[in-house]
Amino acid sequence: MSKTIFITGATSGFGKASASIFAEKGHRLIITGRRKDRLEILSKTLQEKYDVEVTTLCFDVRKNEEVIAAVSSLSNKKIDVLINNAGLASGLNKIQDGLLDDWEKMIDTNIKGLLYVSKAIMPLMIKEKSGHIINIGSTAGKESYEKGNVYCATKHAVDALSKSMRIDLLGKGIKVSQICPGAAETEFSEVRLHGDTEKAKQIYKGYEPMSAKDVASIIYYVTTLPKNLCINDLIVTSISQASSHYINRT
Ligand code: NDP
Ligand code: 8X3
Repeated sequence: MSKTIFITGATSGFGKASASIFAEKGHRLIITGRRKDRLEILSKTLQEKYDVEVTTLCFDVRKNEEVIAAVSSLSNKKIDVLINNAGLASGLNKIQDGLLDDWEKMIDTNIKGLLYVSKAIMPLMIKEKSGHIINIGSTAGKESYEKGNVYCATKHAVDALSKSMRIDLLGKGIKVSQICPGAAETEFSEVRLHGDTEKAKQIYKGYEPMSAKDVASIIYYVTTLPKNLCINDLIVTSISQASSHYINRT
Protein backbone atom coordinates (compact mmCIF):
# COMPACT_ATOMS: atom_id res chain seq x y z
CA MET A 1 0.00 0.00 0.00
CA SER A 2 1.31 3.41 -0.97
CA LYS A 3 2.24 5.65 2.00
CA THR A 4 3.10 9.35 2.36
CA ILE A 5 6.68 9.82 3.54
CA PHE A 6 7.78 13.21 4.93
CA ILE A 7 11.57 13.54 4.86
CA THR A 8 13.55 16.39 6.42
CA GLY A 9 16.96 17.07 4.88
CA ALA A 10 16.18 15.45 1.54
CA THR A 11 18.60 17.61 -0.47
CA SER A 12 21.62 15.44 0.34
CA GLY A 13 22.97 12.28 1.97
CA PHE A 14 20.60 9.94 3.83
CA GLY A 15 17.49 12.03 3.16
CA LYS A 16 18.05 12.18 -0.59
CA ALA A 17 18.91 8.47 -0.81
CA SER A 18 15.80 7.63 1.26
CA ALA A 19 13.64 9.70 -1.09
CA SER A 20 14.93 7.59 -4.00
CA ILE A 21 14.26 4.26 -2.28
CA PHE A 22 10.74 5.19 -1.14
CA ALA A 23 9.95 6.57 -4.62
CA GLU A 24 11.26 3.38 -6.23
CA LYS A 25 8.87 1.44 -3.98
CA GLY A 26 5.97 3.59 -5.17
CA HIS A 27 5.38 5.81 -2.13
CA ARG A 28 4.25 9.47 -2.16
CA LEU A 29 6.92 11.86 -0.95
CA ILE A 30 7.14 15.17 0.81
CA ILE A 31 10.76 16.22 0.49
CA THR A 32 12.11 19.15 2.48
CA GLY A 33 15.27 21.16 3.03
CA ARG A 34 16.62 24.68 2.61
CA ARG A 35 18.11 24.31 -0.88
CA LYS A 36 15.13 24.87 -3.17
CA ASP A 37 17.06 24.19 -6.41
CA ARG A 38 18.08 20.73 -5.18
CA LEU A 39 14.54 19.93 -4.02
CA GLU A 40 13.14 20.84 -7.42
CA ILE A 41 15.72 18.78 -9.33
CA LEU A 42 15.15 15.76 -7.07
CA SER A 43 11.38 16.07 -7.34
CA LYS A 44 11.51 16.20 -11.15
CA THR A 45 13.93 13.25 -11.33
CA LEU A 46 11.86 11.04 -9.01
CA GLN A 47 8.55 11.88 -10.67
CA GLU A 48 9.96 11.13 -14.12
CA LYS A 49 11.75 7.95 -13.06
CA TYR A 50 9.15 6.40 -10.76
CA ASP A 51 5.90 8.18 -11.63
CA VAL A 52 5.19 9.02 -7.97
CA GLU A 53 3.67 12.11 -6.36
CA VAL A 54 6.37 14.37 -4.91
CA THR A 55 5.70 17.58 -2.95
CA THR A 56 8.56 19.91 -2.11
CA LEU A 57 8.60 22.13 0.98
CA CYS A 58 11.51 24.53 1.33
CA PHE A 59 12.08 25.57 4.94
CA ASP A 60 14.63 25.80 7.72
CA VAL A 61 13.86 23.38 10.56
CA ARG A 62 15.33 25.92 13.02
CA LYS A 63 12.47 28.34 12.30
CA ASN A 64 9.28 27.15 13.93
CA GLU A 65 7.09 29.62 12.00
CA GLU A 66 8.50 28.24 8.71
CA VAL A 67 7.87 24.66 9.87
CA ILE A 68 4.25 25.45 10.81
CA ALA A 69 3.60 27.31 7.54
CA ALA A 70 5.10 24.47 5.49
CA VAL A 71 3.07 21.72 7.18
CA SER A 72 -0.11 23.84 7.08
CA SER A 73 0.35 24.35 3.33
CA LEU A 74 -0.09 20.62 2.63
CA SER A 75 -3.38 19.85 0.90
CA ASN A 76 -3.35 16.25 2.12
CA LYS A 77 -2.33 16.23 5.76
CA LYS A 78 -2.15 12.47 6.23
CA ILE A 79 1.49 11.65 6.82
CA ASP A 80 2.32 7.97 7.32
CA VAL A 81 6.05 8.22 7.95
CA LEU A 82 8.08 11.17 9.26
CA ILE A 83 11.83 10.83 8.82
CA ASN A 84 13.50 13.34 11.16
CA ASN A 85 16.81 13.34 9.34
CA ALA A 86 17.86 17.01 8.88
CA GLY A 87 20.90 17.60 10.99
CA LEU A 88 24.53 18.48 11.05
CA ALA A 89 27.79 18.63 12.90
CA SER A 90 29.50 22.02 12.77
CA GLY A 91 33.12 22.24 13.85
CA LEU A 92 35.50 19.61 15.20
CA ASN A 93 37.24 21.24 18.16
CA LYS A 94 37.97 20.40 21.75
CA ILE A 95 35.18 21.85 23.87
CA GLN A 96 37.42 24.59 25.26
CA ASP A 97 38.06 25.79 21.70
CA GLY A 98 34.45 25.43 20.47
CA LEU A 99 32.68 28.25 18.66
CA LEU A 100 29.34 29.45 20.00
CA ASP A 101 28.00 29.79 16.48
CA ASP A 102 28.72 26.08 15.80
CA TRP A 103 27.13 25.02 19.08
CA GLU A 104 23.98 27.04 18.41
CA LYS A 105 23.66 25.68 14.86
CA MET A 106 23.83 22.07 16.09
CA ILE A 107 21.50 22.56 19.06
CA ASP A 108 18.98 24.55 17.00
CA THR A 109 18.96 22.06 14.10
CA ASN A 110 19.45 18.66 15.69
CA ILE A 111 17.33 19.16 18.81
CA LYS A 112 15.00 22.13 18.37
CA GLY A 113 14.45 21.50 14.64
CA LEU A 114 13.53 17.87 15.27
CA LEU A 115 11.11 19.02 18.00
CA TYR A 116 9.49 21.71 15.84
CA VAL A 117 8.86 19.31 12.95
CA SER A 118 7.59 16.58 15.27
CA LYS A 119 5.28 19.02 17.07
CA ALA A 120 3.74 20.05 13.74
CA ILE A 121 3.24 16.46 12.54
CA MET A 122 2.40 14.45 15.68
CA PRO A 123 -1.18 15.85 15.97
CA LEU A 124 -1.86 14.73 12.38
CA MET A 125 -0.72 11.20 13.22
CA ILE A 126 -2.61 11.16 16.53
CA LYS A 127 -5.79 12.15 14.65
CA GLU A 128 -5.28 9.23 12.24
CA LYS A 129 -4.35 6.87 15.11
CA SER A 130 -1.41 5.77 13.00
CA GLY A 131 2.01 6.85 11.84
CA HIS A 132 5.71 6.13 12.11
CA ILE A 133 8.32 8.61 13.34
CA ILE A 134 11.89 7.70 12.47
CA ASN A 135 14.53 9.79 14.20
CA ILE A 136 18.04 9.74 12.79
CA GLY A 137 20.34 9.59 15.79
CA SER A 138 23.96 8.48 15.58
CA THR A 139 26.58 6.32 17.23
CA ALA A 140 27.53 9.79 18.57
CA GLY A 141 24.29 9.61 20.53
CA LYS A 142 25.45 6.43 22.27
CA GLU A 143 29.01 7.41 23.19
CA SER A 144 31.07 10.60 23.19
CA TYR A 145 34.38 10.94 21.40
CA GLU A 146 37.16 13.48 21.37
CA LYS A 147 36.09 16.78 19.74
CA GLY A 148 32.55 15.44 19.30
CA ASN A 149 31.26 17.26 22.44
CA VAL A 150 28.22 19.33 21.40
CA TYR A 151 27.38 17.17 18.36
CA CYS A 152 27.45 14.10 20.63
CA ALA A 153 25.27 15.97 23.15
CA THR A 154 22.67 16.78 20.47
CA LYS A 155 22.55 13.15 19.34
CA HIS A 156 22.29 11.96 22.97
CA ALA A 157 19.29 14.32 23.11
CA VAL A 158 17.81 12.63 20.03
CA ASP A 159 18.31 9.30 21.82
CA ALA A 160 16.42 10.59 24.88
CA LEU A 161 13.69 12.20 22.79
CA SER A 162 13.17 9.02 20.78
CA LYS A 163 12.60 7.06 23.99
CA SER A 164 10.34 9.81 25.36
CA MET A 165 8.27 9.98 22.19
CA ARG A 166 7.73 6.22 22.27
CA ILE A 167 6.60 6.39 25.91
CA ASP A 168 4.34 9.44 25.55
CA LEU A 169 2.78 8.28 22.28
CA LEU A 170 2.10 4.78 23.61
CA GLY A 171 -1.44 3.70 22.79
CA LYS A 172 -1.82 6.24 19.97
CA GLY A 173 -1.01 3.77 17.18
CA ILE A 174 2.25 5.54 16.34
CA LYS A 175 5.59 3.77 16.00
CA VAL A 176 8.77 5.59 17.03
CA SER A 177 12.09 4.26 15.79
CA GLN A 178 15.58 5.63 16.20
CA ILE A 179 18.28 4.70 13.69
CA CYS A 180 21.85 5.35 14.81
CA PRO A 181 24.33 5.15 11.94
CA GLY A 182 28.08 5.15 12.33
CA ALA A 183 30.33 6.81 9.77
CA ALA A 184 28.82 7.25 6.31
CA GLU A 185 30.29 9.28 3.48
CA THR A 186 27.87 12.10 2.64
CA GLU A 187 28.26 15.88 2.78
CA PHE A 188 28.31 15.51 6.59
CA SER A 189 32.08 15.92 7.11
CA GLU A 190 32.33 18.73 4.56
CA VAL A 191 29.67 20.63 6.52
CA ARG A 192 31.33 19.75 9.83
CA LEU A 193 34.69 21.04 8.54
CA HIS A 194 33.13 24.25 7.22
CA GLY A 195 33.56 23.36 3.54
CA ASP A 196 37.10 21.92 3.64
CA THR A 197 36.55 19.08 1.15
CA GLU A 198 40.12 17.80 1.27
CA LYS A 199 40.08 17.44 5.06
CA ALA A 200 36.61 15.89 4.85
CA LYS A 201 37.90 13.16 2.50
CA GLN A 202 40.60 12.26 5.05
CA ILE A 203 37.91 11.29 7.58
CA TYR A 204 37.02 8.30 5.39
CA LYS A 205 40.56 7.36 4.37
CA GLY A 206 41.82 3.81 4.89
CA TYR A 207 38.46 2.11 5.49
CA GLU A 208 35.12 1.68 3.83
CA PRO A 209 32.42 3.80 5.46
CA MET A 210 28.74 3.25 4.74
CA SER A 211 27.12 5.03 1.80
CA ALA A 212 23.98 7.15 1.98
CA LYS A 213 22.21 4.34 0.10
CA ASP A 214 23.24 1.80 2.76
CA VAL A 215 21.65 3.88 5.50
CA ALA A 216 18.58 4.63 3.37
CA SER A 217 18.06 0.88 2.88
CA ILE A 218 17.94 0.49 6.68
CA ILE A 219 15.51 3.42 7.02
CA TYR A 220 13.29 1.77 4.41
CA TYR A 221 13.63 -1.61 6.13
CA VAL A 222 12.23 -0.39 9.46
CA THR A 223 9.07 0.75 7.64
CA THR A 224 8.47 -2.71 6.20
CA LEU A 225 7.69 -4.53 9.45
CA PRO A 226 4.16 -5.72 10.20
CA LYS A 227 1.79 -3.20 11.83
CA ASN A 228 2.23 -4.78 15.30
CA LEU A 229 6.05 -4.52 15.33
CA CYS A 230 8.32 -1.54 15.92
CA ILE A 231 12.10 -1.42 15.77
CA ASN A 232 12.77 0.87 18.72
CA ASP A 233 16.46 1.49 18.28
CA LEU A 234 18.91 0.33 15.68
CA ILE A 235 22.68 0.93 15.48
CA VAL A 236 24.24 0.35 12.09
CA THR A 237 27.87 0.67 11.01
CA SER A 238 29.99 -0.61 8.15
CA ILE A 239 31.92 -3.80 8.82
CA SER A 240 35.03 -1.62 9.26
CA GLN A 241 33.63 0.07 12.36
CA ALA A 242 32.92 -1.41 15.81
CA SER A 243 32.05 1.80 17.67
CA SER A 244 32.80 5.54 17.58
CA HIS A 245 36.27 4.68 18.87
CA TYR A 246 37.23 1.62 16.86
CA ILE A 247 37.65 1.84 13.09
CA ASN A 248 39.78 -0.67 11.23
CA ARG A 249 41.97 1.61 9.07
CA THR A 250 44.50 -0.04 6.78
P1 NDP B 1 24.26 15.74 4.69
O1 NDP B 1 25.05 16.96 5.05
O2 NDP B 1 24.60 15.05 3.43
O3 NDP B 1 22.70 16.09 4.70
C1 NDP B 1 22.14 16.87 5.72
C2 NDP B 1 20.73 17.27 5.33
O4 NDP B 1 20.17 18.04 6.41
C3 NDP B 1 20.70 18.17 4.09
O5 NDP B 1 19.66 17.75 3.25
C4 NDP B 1 20.42 19.54 4.65
O6 NDP B 1 19.60 20.28 3.73
C5 NDP B 1 19.58 19.20 5.90
N1 NDP B 1 19.63 20.30 6.86
C6 NDP B 1 20.69 20.72 7.59
N2 NDP B 1 20.35 21.82 8.30
C7 NDP B 1 19.04 22.07 8.02
C8 NDP B 1 18.15 23.07 8.43
N3 NDP B 1 18.49 24.03 9.30
N4 NDP B 1 16.88 23.04 7.94
C9 NDP B 1 16.51 22.09 7.06
N5 NDP B 1 17.31 21.11 6.63
C10 NDP B 1 18.58 21.11 7.10
O7 NDP B 1 24.43 14.77 5.94
P2 NDP B 1 23.88 13.28 6.25
O8 NDP B 1 22.95 12.82 5.23
O9 NDP B 1 25.08 12.47 6.56
O10 NDP B 1 23.14 13.56 7.62
C11 NDP B 1 21.77 13.32 7.83
C12 NDP B 1 21.54 13.03 9.30
O11 NDP B 1 22.27 11.87 9.67
C13 NDP B 1 22.00 14.13 10.25
O12 NDP B 1 21.06 14.24 11.29
C14 NDP B 1 23.34 13.60 10.78
O13 NDP B 1 23.63 14.12 12.05
C15 NDP B 1 23.04 12.12 10.83
N6 NDP B 1 24.18 11.21 10.82
C16 NDP B 1 25.14 11.27 9.84
C17 NDP B 1 26.16 10.34 9.84
C18 NDP B 1 27.26 10.35 8.84
O14 NDP B 1 28.34 9.77 9.11
N7 NDP B 1 27.08 10.93 7.66
C19 NDP B 1 26.21 9.25 10.83
C20 NDP B 1 25.17 9.32 11.82
C21 NDP B 1 24.19 10.24 11.79
P3 NDP B 1 19.78 21.82 3.35
O15 NDP B 1 21.20 22.17 3.57
O16 NDP B 1 19.32 21.90 1.94
O17 NDP B 1 18.84 22.52 4.27
C1 8X3 C 1 27.97 10.99 12.48
C2 8X3 C 1 28.90 9.87 12.81
O1 8X3 C 1 31.06 9.30 14.03
O2 8X3 C 1 30.99 11.42 12.85
O3 8X3 C 1 26.95 11.08 13.41
O4 8X3 C 1 29.79 11.14 14.89
S1 8X3 C 1 30.24 10.49 13.68
